[in-house]
Amino acid sequence: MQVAVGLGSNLGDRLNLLRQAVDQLGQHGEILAVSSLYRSEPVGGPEQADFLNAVIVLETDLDFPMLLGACQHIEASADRMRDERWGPRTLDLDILTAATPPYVSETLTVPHERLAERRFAVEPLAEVWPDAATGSGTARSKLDDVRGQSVDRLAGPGWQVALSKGVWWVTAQVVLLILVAGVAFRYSESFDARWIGVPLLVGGVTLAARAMQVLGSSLTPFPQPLEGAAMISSGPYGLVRHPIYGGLIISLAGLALFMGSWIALAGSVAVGGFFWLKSSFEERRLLVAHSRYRRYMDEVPKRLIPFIV
Ligand code: A4P
Ligand code: MG
Repeated sequence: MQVAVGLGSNLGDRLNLLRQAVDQLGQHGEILAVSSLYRSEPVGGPEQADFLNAVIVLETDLDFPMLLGACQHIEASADRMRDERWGPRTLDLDILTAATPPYVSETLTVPHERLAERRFAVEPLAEVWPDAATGSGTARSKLDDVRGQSVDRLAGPGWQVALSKGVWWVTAQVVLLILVAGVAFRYSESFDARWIGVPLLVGGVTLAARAMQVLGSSLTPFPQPLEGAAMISSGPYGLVRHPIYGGLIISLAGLALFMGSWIALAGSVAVGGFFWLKSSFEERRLLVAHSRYRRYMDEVPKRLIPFIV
């Protein structure tokens, strides 16, 4: 039979727990589809961290009781504790729906009783199996009812394979920074804005340097946090979420003004656009790595330059 299994995690190394669960479910049949990876605010239960959620479609020879047993076995292998209903969990596997008539027993109800009310289940399900039954309609037809719930798509269906390191981002970054600095030195023009260029240059360098110091060994040039890196919201990270990039943009603009180069000033705007893009990729990784990153984004709304953007 064809079934959809919902995966959720809000404790521990969430991404890897979901990856392992996909692999383990694959041992019980053929995986027909894996949805994108979503971040969702917890529904029900105590105050707890955000979830990562996804849905897979599995073709399996197991019957429902055996499949529930397999799911619970996989949950146990992820050290799932059951102290509290709807409490934080390393891994939750729910049998969402199947291409069979509804099934009800003492321990299992398919379609899952709360499926249709939950965007974190309906949205990934609608992506991989739009016509799947939810108990009161199809996954696609239920989407509009749950739009109000906070769920974001973080990564496309390739998420269960390792994310790329993005070496080209770093190369582009270094080339761009050198280019704009080079232009500032080479093409000085007639205007003189030293008085504003110097404080900008000093301020930008200070911001970037201080941010690097606070980040310490967690610093990575890639748009992806290091394994186990702590989340930081102190010092310059309380002002903007990407103070190193912000500091570099400000200092390049300061340098351009100091040297009196319009063309380098335009270059620093281009650098701003580049870091805007790079940081938005990075934030998607950070949302995967840190269950509280979404809240941090709300607390610190400016991304690059203090008080401005
Ligand atoms: N059970 C009955 N039907 C099913 C089914 N279709 N699939 C029974 C799986 N299990 C089913 O589940 C309790 C019992 O439900 C099982 O023993 C099984 O016999 P559990 O996993 O031990 O405990 P639980 O998950 O805390 O309870 P429950 O009621 O299943 O909770 P839900 O509905 O699974 O909700 N918020 C976000 N954003 N993302 C989430 O993934 N998950 C939950 C859990 C709550 N809030 C969430 C998320
Ligand atoms: Mg459950």
